[in-house]
Amino acid sequence: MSFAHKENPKTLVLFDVDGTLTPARLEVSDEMKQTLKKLREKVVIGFVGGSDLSKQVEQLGATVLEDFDYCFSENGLTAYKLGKELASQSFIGWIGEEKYNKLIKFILKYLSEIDIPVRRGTFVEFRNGMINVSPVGRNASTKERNEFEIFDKKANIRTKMVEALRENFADFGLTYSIGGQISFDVFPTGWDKTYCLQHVANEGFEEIHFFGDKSYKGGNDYEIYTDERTIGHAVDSPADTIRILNEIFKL
Ligand code: M1P
Repeated sequence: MSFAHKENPKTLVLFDVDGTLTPARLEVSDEMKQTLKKLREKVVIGFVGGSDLSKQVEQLGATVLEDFDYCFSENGLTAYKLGKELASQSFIGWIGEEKYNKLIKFILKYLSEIDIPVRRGTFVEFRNGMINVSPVGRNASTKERNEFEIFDKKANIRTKMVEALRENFADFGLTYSIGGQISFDVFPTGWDKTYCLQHVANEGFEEIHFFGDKSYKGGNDYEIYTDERTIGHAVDSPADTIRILNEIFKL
């Protein structure tokens, strides 16, 4: 599988999805589709998103696997090159049952012993690339979510729990991220967007561009944006992405 027919086959351009190719959680515009089509004639293109492929199909269209040379879902844990699936990875495959068991036993015990006013269901959600831990439970209603968030700002339940996990599982190589209202994510260190770069490491690219809107420290594009293997472009909207693409690649 070669990209020799392109004008610059040794240039790869990767995009974050939400806020970069599409408005947050919405569908791609016709203007963006046309821009990407023109760009693809010149260089190799791909996207790297945190959600799973079904979400990207919703946002980028049913033909997403045909429209991009590389598709990286869940930061590249699921990966496609020219529509063909590459080796995939999972959290459980990486950590193994024994360590996973130790981790979950600690989490469940810890959760059972803390004082919080409301508990619902699904305290640990098992996902392909991570686990998500919620003291109130993922079945909480919107009202219960909002209330937990307010309560946690004072009680620091999640911060304290993450500290305890860091202390007790220091050798597990895990990263903890408190990104939402009621939970935190636990995933292997390095499984941010830079994870996808291993799929293209031996493909002979001379330049890898990355476009992302959350390129600031703490944002989920930060690691790949600042990685020495990429040329980072911080954007503030899909329109900004189009503007910079036109400028750099003379579309
Ligand atoms: O995108 C940020 C977070 O959104 C959700 O968090 P919560 O349910 O706590 O509001 C979760 O999907 C979480 O995994 C994610 O990091």
